[in-house]
This record gives sequence, C-alpha cells and structure tokens, in this order.
Amino acid sequence: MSMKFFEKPGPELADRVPPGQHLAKGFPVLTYGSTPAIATTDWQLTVSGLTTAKTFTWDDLMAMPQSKFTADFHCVTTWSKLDVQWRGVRVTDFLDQIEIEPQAAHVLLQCYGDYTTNLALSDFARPENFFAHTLFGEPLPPEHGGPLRLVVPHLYAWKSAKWISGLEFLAEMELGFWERNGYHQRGEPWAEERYSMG
Ligand SMILES: Nc1nc2c(c(=O)[nH]1)N[C@H]1C(S)=C(S)[C@@H](COP(=O)(O)O)O[C@H]1N2
Ligand SMILES: [Mo]
Repeated sequence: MSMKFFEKPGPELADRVPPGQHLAKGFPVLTYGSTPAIATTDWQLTVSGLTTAKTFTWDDLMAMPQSKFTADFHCVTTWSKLDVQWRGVRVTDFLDQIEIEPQAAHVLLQCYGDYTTNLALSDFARPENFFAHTLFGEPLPPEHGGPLRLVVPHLYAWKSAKWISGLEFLAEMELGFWERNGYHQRGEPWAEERYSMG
C-alpha cells in the first residue's frame, strides 16, 4: 500500500498555504524531547517579570470567557494543517486579568518540560491568539500540548508553546529554545522567516 503524507494544495487553497509549505495528512506531532504528563489538578500558569507575579489554576482558567477558534497551523519543517478547530481562552481575555507594566515589550513563554519560545508583546497580545484546552471537540491530547497550549496562528507553530506554564514579561527580547538554535526571532510564514541570518 502506498502512503502519501503530504499533498500539494490545489488552486482553491493556494492562498491559504504559505510559500514552501505542503498540506499534512492528519495532525502530525512535533515535540523536542518527551511529553510531560500534567493533571489539571496540578496544572498552574504563572505570570512574572514586568507584571504583578500571579499564579493561575485550572479553575481560574475555566472561569475566564471560553471561545471557539478555527485556525491554520504552519510548522517550519514545511507541513501545514488548515482549519484546526480549538476551544480555549483568548489571550486578550486572559490579559484582562493582569496588569502589565508599560515598559514590557516582549514575552518569554515557559513550558512544562523546559521548552521556551519568545514573542514580541505585539505578536502575543492579539485577539486571534488563544490558550487551547480542546482540539476537535476532545480534551487536548498530551502529545498536542494538553492540558493547555498556546496557539499563535499568524506565526510558525514553534511559537505555539505546548504545556505552557509561564509568561515572563520583559523590556528586552530574550530568545527561546529554537530561536537560540538558529530559528528566526519572529517566524512569519508568509515572509518565510524560518531561520535567523545572524
Ligand atoms: N513545549 C513545547 N511546545 C512546542 C514544541 C515543543 O517541542 N515543546 N514544538 C513546537 C513545534 S516545532 C511545533 S510545529 C508545534 C507542533 O504542535 P503539535 O505537536 O501539536 O503538532 O508545537 C510547538 N510547541
Ligand atoms: Mo515545528
């Protein structure tokens, strides 16, 4: 039996698929290292840096406004998945719960399992970004970042931190794991910001 994992997008989808990307079959898992196991009863999200330090529990998160999202997902290794359906908490609704100091211009995202990735605050604090706990109507599976991951649809998916555990607000940019290892600081797929030129 022949297996075909990637498809060239047809003309009707060409404007949805950034240059150099192919449509994935299914939803691949891409993790550096092992998959952490976190029960929602143990789960916490801490905000630190240029904000009042605060820790949120799962119940705190569930008490925030819940929204549905449909978003395209672009991994820098060249696969894309269109119309992924999620539910969770809009980043801007989450940010309504905290006070960020005016000098904050960047955020370093921290994860269970030690992965990090960085975003400009202007790329993070957008209404189309969200913390997801549900994928296609099911609790977000651990391998896709459950119980909670960030999704940042307008940037390559390495910015969509799985098993998110912390947000550190910073005045200056601090590079995350892949950004320190040669990936682009921003990662905009339509501009093919894959690797850093530095
Ligand atoms: N904590 C953590 N988040 C992560 C990663 C990771 O290795 N660890 N991989 C990133 C990369 S490179 C991609 S493409 C997406 C993959 O998400 P998926 O496994 O749900 O497809 O998660 C991103 N978030
Ligand atoms: Mo990726």
